[in-house]
Order: sequence, then C-alpha cells, then structure tokens
Amino acid sequence: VHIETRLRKAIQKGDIDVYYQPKIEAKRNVITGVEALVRWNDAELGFVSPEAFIPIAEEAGLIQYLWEVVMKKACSQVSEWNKVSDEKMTLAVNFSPRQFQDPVALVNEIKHFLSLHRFDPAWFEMEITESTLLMNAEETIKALHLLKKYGISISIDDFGTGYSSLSYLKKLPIDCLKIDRSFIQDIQEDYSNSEIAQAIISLSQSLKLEVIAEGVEEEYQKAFLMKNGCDHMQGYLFSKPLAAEDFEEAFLNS
Ligand code: G
Ligand code: G
Ligand code: NA
Ligand code: MN
Repeated sequence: VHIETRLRKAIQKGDIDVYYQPKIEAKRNVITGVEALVRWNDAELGFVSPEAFIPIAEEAGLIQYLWEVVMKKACSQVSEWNKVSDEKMTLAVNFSPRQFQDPVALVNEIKHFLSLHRFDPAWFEMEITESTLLMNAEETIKALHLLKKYGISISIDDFGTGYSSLSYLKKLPIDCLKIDRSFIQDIQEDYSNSEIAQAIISLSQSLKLEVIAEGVEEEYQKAFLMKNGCDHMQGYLFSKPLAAEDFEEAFLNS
C-alpha cells in the first residue's frame, strides 16, 4: 500500500523519468530510433525497477496515468531531438496488455498525444508482447487495425518467449519482431540460441517484417547478427538506456 501511495503521488506530480535507449542500424552505424523506458527514483524508496512498479500500477489502475506521463515527456523530447539531429529517429513506447481493454479509447488517446506534440504517427512505434495478443484477443486486434490505419507501427517485444500461435503474424498488421535478449546471449556457445535467432530472422524475412535484436552486448553477437541478415540492434554494446541529458551529450552534441 505504501509503495502504491508513493507511486500515485509520483505520477500526479510527474516525478517519473523517461530514459532512452538507441536502436542502431549496424551497417551504417546510425541511430534510427529510441525506445522510451520509464524510471522511478523515489525520495524514500530509492530507485524502483519498472519490473516491480509496473505490475503495481496495473493492479492499482494507474497504468493509464503512468503511460500519459511517459507519452508527454517522450513525444516532446523526441520531437525536439528530431529538429536538430541529422537523422530522424522513431520513438518506441511500451504498452501493457491492460491498455487494450477499450481499443477505441486507446486509439483516441494515442491520437490525442501525438497531435498535441505534432508527432508524426509514421515515426511512432508501439511495443507489445505476445501476451498482449493473447489477453484480450478481439479488442487488441481491433485496436491494432485502427492504429495501423492511423500510420503507427507495431512491434512484438520479447519475441520468442510467449505462447501465442504464429498465425497472428500473418493476420495482424505487425511491422517488426524484436528478438528477445535471452536468444542473443551466448550465441557463440549455445547452439540452440543461435538457431532460434536465425529462425526468427528468416521468419521475419519471409513474412516481410522488420527484425531487431535486443540485448546485444558483445561484438561477436553483432557480427553474428549482421552475417545472418539482422542489421537492427539494441543493447549495452551501443548504449544502455540514458536520461535525456545524457542521451544528448552522448549522441546529439557532435
Ligand atoms: O527498462 P528496463 O529494462 O528495466 O524495463 C523492465 C521492463 O519494464 C521491460 O519489460 C520493459 O518493457 C518494461 N517497461 C519499461 N518502460 C515501460 C513503460 O513505459 N510501460 C510499460 N508498460 N512497460 C515498460
Ligand atoms: O521488455 P523490454 O525489451 O522492453 O525490456 C527492456 C529492458 O532491457 C530494459 O530494462 C533495459 O534496461 C534492458 N536492456 C537493454 N539493453 C540490454 C542489454 O544489452 N543487456 C541486458 N541485460 N539488458 C538490457
Ligand atoms: Na520494449
Ligand atoms: Mn524486450
């Protein structure tokens, strides 16, 4: 209850930070996008991991308000960056399954925030997990089609770890698969991981989807991925998620 009360206050006051992790096109070595990741550093509790407080926010009915804070900050920040950077960046935001209970409302809220910040929907990316597709299947499918029509792109996060059937990849307006970082680890020694990563890359190629590898930490992983046709990557090798000032310092003040 204590943590919930403090989280509610933090959200009300906008005391929630957004960190940014670049998505890299390896061949050209350029940043093509950023993923917004929520951060909460509480005066009493200290740094609380999103893995701990997002479930609490969901239970307490706060996820919507948390998302609004993230949207406001991330849309205005990335709009600013795109005015000054050589290469425009996409903005990816994570969505919880709970947010799909009312698809029409969700679509209207996204439209509201993007137009408020004059953020071109073509540069906005929604990240959902396979469990989102399972949870409220019909509502989610409806929302995805509306969002697609509006022009935003849809990525499946942590791909390969869920239980959903692959047939949805053909039926749904999905743009990108994010290979879960567990399959990128030990790609050199772990034969089954490298086989799974390769299988996801070729699946995305045959279905004409984009593919990005998460959790790329080592040069050998980057080399393996490039050799196998996956040129988009994200991970500590390039950068950990950074506060806005640090992101500017590292990537925009050349
Ligand atoms: O940033 P970090 O790697 O600690 O994220 C932990 C988990 O929290 C990841 O699964 C990530 O997708 C999720 N997450 C981070 N930011 C958000 C957010 O704004 N909304 C939702 N729903 N999940 C987020
Ligand atoms: O579920 P999602 O993919 O959104 O989770 C993102 C989480 O992964 C964030 O908490 C981020 O801090 C973490 N992350 C990003 N890059 C790396 C990496 O290279 N290695 C590891 N171990 N975690 C990473
Ligand atoms: Na994500
Ligand atoms: Mn992921």
